[in-house]
Amino acid sequence: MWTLKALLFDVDGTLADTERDGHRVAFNRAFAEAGLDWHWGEALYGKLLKVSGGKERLRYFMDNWQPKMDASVDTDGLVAALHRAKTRHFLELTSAGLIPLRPGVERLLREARAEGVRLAIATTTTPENVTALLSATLGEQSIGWFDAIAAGDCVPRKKPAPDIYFHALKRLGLDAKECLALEDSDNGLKSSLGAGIDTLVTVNGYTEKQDFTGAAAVLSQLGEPGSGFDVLAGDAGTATFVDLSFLRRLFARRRFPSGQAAIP
Ligand code: XBP
Ligand code: MG
Repeated sequence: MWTLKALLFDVDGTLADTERDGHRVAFNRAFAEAGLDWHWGEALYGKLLKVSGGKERLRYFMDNWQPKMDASVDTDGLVAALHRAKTRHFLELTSAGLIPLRPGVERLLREARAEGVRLAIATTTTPENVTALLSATLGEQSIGWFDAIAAGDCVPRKKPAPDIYFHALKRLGLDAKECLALEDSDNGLKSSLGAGIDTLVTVNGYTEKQDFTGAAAVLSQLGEPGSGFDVLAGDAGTATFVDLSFLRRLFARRRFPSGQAAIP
């Protein structure tokens, strides 16, 4: 019988709303610093988010939105340099406390720890972005709450490929059937489902109209007592915010549709 042993959290869009006012702003600061007249507005960035990975997104932009660069330009070197600068700017924004956790995230993390449900991260973003976000919002010791932080280039293929979730499961030493993933985007959901992990989706402004077929449930947010979520898909019963008992019920329904749940 399967019991819920770990929660695997995506970062960008799930732990925190990092894209519009974080990564996008950091990219634009890097472009300006490099003397480039590139500017990613909110709408264009929403289109570029189709591609996971900041370096891959830069390359996608250069290949599809910019005139072909002169053959003498070392485009690989340019992408690497711009991404390093962008990461520096993102870390500045994070450490300035400008990127808060989404509602309910801290409460759920602390509840999982208190009840012995293990925690992991499975993200496309650069590892130092993760540790900076956790340190700035929960304190440096919170990095140790996670038994595995699977991030960025540690796997050959980024989301929607399942590689990062397989890597996290391996680091946890758990079967996909013992876990739940929390995601915000279609790329993220494809990745977690591809690894066989049932997934709760909490959408944001960039992802709310995406296709979340296969998600255990789709909510507007995790919510807090007194400030509940909207249900976009799936059955939330009478719950108004996501806590561990909500996740256990979701897990049991997916794992044991006939109702013989193994809820401790
Ligand atoms: C979202 C991403 C990341 C960020 C940018 O990651 O695709 O690439 O947009 O971060 P996830 P980097 O939703 O999996 O957390 O520039 O460091 O890639
Ligand atoms: Mg995400």
